[in-house]
Amino acid sequence: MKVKAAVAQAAGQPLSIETVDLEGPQAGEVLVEIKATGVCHTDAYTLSGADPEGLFPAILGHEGAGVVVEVGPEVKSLKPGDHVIPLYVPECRTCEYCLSGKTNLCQSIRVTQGKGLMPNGSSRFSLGSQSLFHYMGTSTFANYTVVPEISLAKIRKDAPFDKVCLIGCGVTTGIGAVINTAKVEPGANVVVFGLGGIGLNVIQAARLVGANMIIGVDLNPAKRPLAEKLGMTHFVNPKEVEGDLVPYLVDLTKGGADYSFECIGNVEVMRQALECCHKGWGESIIIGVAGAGQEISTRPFQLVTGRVWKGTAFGGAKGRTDVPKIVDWYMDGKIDIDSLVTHTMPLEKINDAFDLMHKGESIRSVINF
Ligand code: NAD
Ligand code: DAO
Ligand code: ZN
Repeated sequence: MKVKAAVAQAAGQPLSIETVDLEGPQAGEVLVEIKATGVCHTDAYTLSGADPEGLFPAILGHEGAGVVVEVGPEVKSLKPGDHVIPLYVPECRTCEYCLSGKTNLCQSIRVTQGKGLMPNGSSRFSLGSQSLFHYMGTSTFANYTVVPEISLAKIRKDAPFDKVCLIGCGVTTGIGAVINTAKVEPGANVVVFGLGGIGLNVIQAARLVGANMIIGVDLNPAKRPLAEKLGMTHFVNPKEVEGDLVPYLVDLTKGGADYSFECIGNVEVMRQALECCHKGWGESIIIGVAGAGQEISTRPFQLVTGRVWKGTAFGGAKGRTDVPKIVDWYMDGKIDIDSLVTHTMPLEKINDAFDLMHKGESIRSVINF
């Protein structure tokens, strides 16, 4: 079938709006009509060429929501008409990783997903004679896409696509980092570095679990009002701090953060996030994705004296199990997604979404199909 898509032809180039060919779903695959998709910093990271796994030409996008149109042979858990959120971390429930109970990093289709292909090693998208790569198993910058069954979370039908699409990445990543990875407890002091789509969700989850101080750190003061609305109790702009940021944060928290979260992808900030943690028990969670080849460093004595460094992907969430619950939290008014959608636009304007992100003017732009 012919579908409308934003194609990333090469690193560093704007996306081009094209009519591309999409083959129907094969065994274990599902054809989804994408109704809305967010534009995340990670799409920009891949488009920039900094992503070592980035492949071109490709159809990017990993923060979508839509409706099942057709299922391929052997698909059992979904049927046409079901509402779904595509998952860049699948949940097969049968691989060693899924069964371990220790991680959300299902590995059953990791190799082919990383190669931009469906699990049987081929692509469903093409433009003329040119095959196009899938992206993160989702490729939501198209009005129709094919996704493996194990990479789709079935959600309730009354949830608005143009809001719950953000549960496909930013919302779940930030909230899951607090609840699943750090397991922040009531009364904890939390420092959040970076108040974009991820950091703001860390903040609202910290409030949800009853954190005490929720300190947001960002170079852009325009991020302050929304962060305060979502639960930030203190704002720190590193440019306005006299002296080093780490001792300033240790003083502010009277000994250091119980939990810190790096939501930027900056390796210097990752070090600050670890070192502002409380001696003996403070835990720092890396969420941001750093550029290819970059490395983190600290003095090992920071770890010897009890600080803990952790990382998290998709907030440690098992998508098919946890995403429908997060949709319920939104529908029950427990979490705010509406405030995070700062801009909406049609697919034709998707390059504006990247410009707004780079200028620091958006939290999330949502493309409505
Ligand atoms: P964003 O660009 O919307 O937000 C980043 C924020 O950091 C901005 O507000 C910016 O002003 C601030 N900032 C930049 N440099 C800073 C500095 N030196 N000190 C303080 N603040 C600074 O990005 P986002 O969409 O929120 O994503 C954040 C990061 O999380 C990205 O690296 C993204 O790739 C990553 N990410 C990770 C996962 C995961 O599963 N681990 C999932 C999604 C996104
Ligand atoms: O299993 O090896 C693996 C990788 C799983 C994908 C994790 C990606 C998380 C970070 C990228 C942010 C995506 C928006
Ligand atoms: Zn698995």
